[in-house]
Amino acid sequence: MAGNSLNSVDPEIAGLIRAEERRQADTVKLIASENYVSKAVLEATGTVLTNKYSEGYAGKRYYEGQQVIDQIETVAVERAKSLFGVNHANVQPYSGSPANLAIYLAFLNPGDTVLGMGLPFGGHLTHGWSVSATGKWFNAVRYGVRKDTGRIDMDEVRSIALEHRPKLIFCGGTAIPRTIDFPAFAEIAREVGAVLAADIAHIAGLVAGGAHPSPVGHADVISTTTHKTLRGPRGAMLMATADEHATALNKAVFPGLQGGPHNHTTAAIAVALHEAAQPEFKAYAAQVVKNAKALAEELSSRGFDLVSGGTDNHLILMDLTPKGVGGKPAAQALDRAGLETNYNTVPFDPRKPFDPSGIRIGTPSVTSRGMGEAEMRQIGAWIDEVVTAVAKGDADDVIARVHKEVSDLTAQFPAPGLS
Ligand code: DSN
Repeated sequence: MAGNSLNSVDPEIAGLIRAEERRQADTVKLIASENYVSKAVLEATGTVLTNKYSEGYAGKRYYEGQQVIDQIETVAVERAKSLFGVNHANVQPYSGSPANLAIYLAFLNPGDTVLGMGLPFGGHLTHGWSVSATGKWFNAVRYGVRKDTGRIDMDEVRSIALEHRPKLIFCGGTAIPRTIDFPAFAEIAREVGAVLAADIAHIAGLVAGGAHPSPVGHADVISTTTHKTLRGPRGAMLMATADEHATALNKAVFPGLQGGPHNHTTAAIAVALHEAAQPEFKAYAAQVVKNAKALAEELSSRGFDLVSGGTDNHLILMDLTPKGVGGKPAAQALDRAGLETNYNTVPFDPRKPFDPSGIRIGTPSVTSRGMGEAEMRQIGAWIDEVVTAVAKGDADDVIARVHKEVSDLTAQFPAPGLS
């Protein structure tokens, strides 16, 4: 049993994994927070490193047998420091939410005030949204975007900060199509004496590749997942420049919140950071943005209402109200056509999060497959055809035809990591 392959031990799960692999290969994946990791990252993830416990940090562990794990974690940390230009990195957080929770544990006491972007405006649950522990255990106040521009109003952020004097301010989020103004957030944080946390989960790959300004030198702490534009395994990192911030973060991650780090993930993060340091990754990051702009232009020219009018980064948020269809039926129809998106609230959305007005789309995955601006224009046309057909209430034929055309396209652009 112990030496047998997945296929022979558990054909049911093996078959489902193969089915998911085929689905990923045949789909135009437009979910802004997803990507395709390389074969090398996948390989590192599925290794014997999963067998090892290693509570603590390199050189100071609570279990023996760390001769190799210490080296792997040190390589990952050094690569993160060098890629992002920071003095300290912690590669142990299990994912983005625990990483952000560690920031609270490091700098706040329960009941202290945090200022973050409201979830319906593009923030993240862990930036103090009401249903999250961060909104229940801390006094969360929120900023949004202006109704007329769809963009963050830094004067509004400043006046909320001056009124509530938060101890922690989050910038960044999950559905922000525009450049984050790190220096402006840093100025406000300094003025009110708050710790500034930049959550760059969505844009980490763009920052690493030089396609978005870096928060380094502005934010006190930086939090990121490793599996979005950064194209690594599912995991997260926390980074800081000042020693006292790094010490507080390390204690918060372990022993504050977590036990043993997931060493197979740490190794895969190291591989992804190595890949992101190569010149090709700069070209990738630049192309992600070019593709998003091309797709945004195509959709705009077809009458789609883009939040903020367009994009500076990898993602596009659209309000489908003028098209006469909700985000959820549109996303479901697009999925049937092989175009994978997620339905999403838009700022000032009168509808509920489980049936909102918008969809969110992004270009990290299609760019990893080597698609360029011409393909983005084609994808924009397909989205328009499907959404228009759904609004008319008769989409089956259009969905079937588009699905066939999507399959023809995906066959020309093999996805990294898939056989
Ligand atoms: N689920 C992530 C996203 O899709 O943006 C955020 O946690």
